[in-house]
Amino acid sequence: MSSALLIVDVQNDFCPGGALPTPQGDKVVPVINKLMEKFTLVIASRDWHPENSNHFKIWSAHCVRETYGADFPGELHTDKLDEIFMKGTGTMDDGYSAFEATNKNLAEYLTENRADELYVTGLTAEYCVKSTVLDALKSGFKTYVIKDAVEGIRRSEDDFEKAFEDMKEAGAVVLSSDELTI
Ligand code: VGL
Repeated sequence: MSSALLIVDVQNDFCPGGALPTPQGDKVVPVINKLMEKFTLVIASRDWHPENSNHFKIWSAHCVRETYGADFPGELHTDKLDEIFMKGTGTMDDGYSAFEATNKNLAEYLTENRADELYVTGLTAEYCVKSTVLDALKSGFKTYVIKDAVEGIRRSEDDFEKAFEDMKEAGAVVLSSDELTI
C-alpha cells in the first residue's frame, strides 16, 4: 500500500486577488511543488461551479468552470498531477469535500491505486480542506494534514486554528512538510 498527495482547490480565485481570496493562499504553491517530488501518486481537486450555482447565494461567485478563476495558478506544477477531481459541478452542489467529486469517485480511485494514506494540502483550511479530511477519515484512510501547505480564509486566527483542532480531534495527524517521513 502507499501514500497519495492530495492538493485541494489551489485555484486562482482562492489566491490573493481572486474572487474569494485567502490572504496568503499563494504561499502554499512552492511548498506543494516540493512535496510533489516525494509522492508517486499526486492528485488535485478543484471547484468547478456552474455560473448559476446556488452556492453563490452563500459565497461570492468563484471558480466558475472554464474561467481564469477556476484555473490552477501558473506556478503550480500541474504536469505532476495524475488526476483532477471536479466538485461543486451541479447548481445545487456546494462540493466542499473532494470526496464529492462528480467526474470520478475519489475513494474508489485511491483504493484502485492502492493508496491507504492521504496527505492533504491546499485551500481552504476552514472549509474544503477540513471537509475533505473529515470525509477521508470516515472512508477509512489514514489522513495527514501538512499545515504549512494549507492556507485559510482567516476570518479570524481562531477560526483558522480551530480547523486544525477539529481535524485532529476527528483523527487526522497534523504535521509540517519538514516532518514528513515518506
Ligand atoms: C471553499 C468556501 C467556498 C474552499 C470553497 O475551497 O475552502 N471555501 N467554497
